[in-house]
Amino acid sequence: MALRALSTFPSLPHRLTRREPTLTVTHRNPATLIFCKSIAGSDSAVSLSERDGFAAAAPTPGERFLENQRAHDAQKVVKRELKIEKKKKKDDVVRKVVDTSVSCCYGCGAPLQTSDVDSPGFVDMVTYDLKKKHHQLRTIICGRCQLLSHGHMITAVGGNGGYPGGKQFVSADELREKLSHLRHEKALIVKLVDIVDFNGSFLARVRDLVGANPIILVITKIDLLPKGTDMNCVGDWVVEVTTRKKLNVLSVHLTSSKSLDGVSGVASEIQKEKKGRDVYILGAANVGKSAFINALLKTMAERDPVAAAAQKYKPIQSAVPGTTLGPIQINAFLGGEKLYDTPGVHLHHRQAAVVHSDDLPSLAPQNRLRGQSFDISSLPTFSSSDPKGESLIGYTFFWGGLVRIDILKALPETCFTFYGPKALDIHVVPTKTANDYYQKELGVLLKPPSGKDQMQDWKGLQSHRLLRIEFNDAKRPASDVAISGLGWISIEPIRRTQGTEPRNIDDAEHEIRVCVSVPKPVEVFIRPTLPIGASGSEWYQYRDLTDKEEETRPKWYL
Ligand SMILES: Nc1nc2c(ncn2[C@@H]2O[C@H](COP(=O)(O)OP(=O)(O)OP(=O)(O)O)[C@@H](O)[C@H]2O)c(=O)[nH]1
Ligand SMILES: [Mg+2]
Repeated sequence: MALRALSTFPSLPHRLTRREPTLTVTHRNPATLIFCKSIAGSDSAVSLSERDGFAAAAPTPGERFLENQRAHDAQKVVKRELKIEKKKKKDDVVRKVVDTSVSCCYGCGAPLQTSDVDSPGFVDMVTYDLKKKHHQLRTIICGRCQLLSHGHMITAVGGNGGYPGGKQFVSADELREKLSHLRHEKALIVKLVDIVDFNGSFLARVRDLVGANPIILVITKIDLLPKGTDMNCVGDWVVEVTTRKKLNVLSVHLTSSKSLDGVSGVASEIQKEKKGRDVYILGAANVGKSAFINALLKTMAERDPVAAAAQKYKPIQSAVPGTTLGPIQINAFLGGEKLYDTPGVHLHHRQAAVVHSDDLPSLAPQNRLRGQSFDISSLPTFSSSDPKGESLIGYTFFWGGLVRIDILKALPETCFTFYGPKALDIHVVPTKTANDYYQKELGVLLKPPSGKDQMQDWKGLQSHRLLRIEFNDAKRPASDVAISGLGWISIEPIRRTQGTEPRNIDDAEHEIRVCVSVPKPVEVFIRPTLPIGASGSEWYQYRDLTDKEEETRPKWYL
């Protein structure tokens, strides 16, 4: 009530004139509460009184000064009250979210419980009581984390790949809510993006979560990029794409938690930028947050005894999205600031949201990606009555049972190269037989979905995206088509063969058209081609930057 009434104050000094005698200022208690009220129907009343010569005498300069002063004082009081109220709200949220009174599993951050063996956070009563007696609850790891650390695949998050006990433990909205306090806190944010699923894991709305806090962007899993990849090109590509997404970042780092490449650079940047603030590791599910924290602690442990000690109870990492279930606080810095592992944000548009939990491991690439290329020369022969065409037009690719791509327009030399998990086979068939083929081979040759249960839940490839890809230069790849949560397909208008120049092509030929079908929520992105492999550095073009861009663009590090 008070807030609404006081919201007119900023304009008060201007309105307190003789021409606008419609405002009354009432000082109830000068120290705390002041009301400013407009009188109903006052406009007509003013003109009437003026016409009839009953208007109040013009205020003296002294009165005006006094009124202005009062208005200013009132404004100050309001601002102070608003500030106190806002701070109180903030403190409440922070207290609620980082509540250390509840003991959690140090592996996944789930609250400890002794009642449900199948749920995350379970620990048997005897162990719990013993640890509690010795004030060692922080050293407990729950049953689910023990299984995960031995390679079992148990997800706790909703969607088809839900918890086998049927419990949808943490929903995407709950995860977002858990992190929402970051907006009101001073923190340093380290945002992780998986290079294999750059668009799908980018978490574009991270600013909603973290407010104005500074962000360090860390690209993970670069060890999975094909052999011969020039990281200068990849670094430039990442900065270019990030700048387009208008995400203000301090710096960009290419890292691998497996080989530890780039991790020491992030460690130095964190030490430089944390300035007394806690550090939060954020990102979509399965981008490698917990693995990165493990790598960070390992790197920092060489110089920092606090980080060395923190390595004893570090978060669990696993191929299952939804490994970490609650914020995990880690004493990682000599300065006393805390490092937080956080639950991954589950994005409904990634393939992991639609496949069964048993199929999740097949989505995670284990080794370096090796593109699988298809052009007209690599097509299998189907039957003598169905000879190879002149190009890939009229053919359909199936990427496991998860993606279907119909080629509608392409050059005779066009080449499609698939980058993604090895476990998914690629099959190519004439489009006219594709529907029957999918029905017959789903779960057999086209996997995932791979078993009876998985097939029962499978809703099919209901979303169809017609993509028109225009290109100017046939010597360079035209675009990547990225499938959220899976990988991408690089499209070359004319396949590069060493030592040969591509032919000149007509204007009408500068276009490729495909129809991509995926499960309904899964997102398909067209993006500039990621420059990978030995050829990446041959065709990649660095953009000329203006002096201003040079200055303001974030720098990237390896
Ligand atoms: N090759 C490779 N694999 C990685 C890297 N970082 C993480 N992984 C793997 O990616 C999977 C997910 O890693 P996690 O650290 O559990 O991911 P997370 O982001 O903490 O996942 P949630 O807790 O579920 O949100 C695991 O199988 C890791 O081994 C990396 O740099 N290189
Ligand atoms: Mg994790």
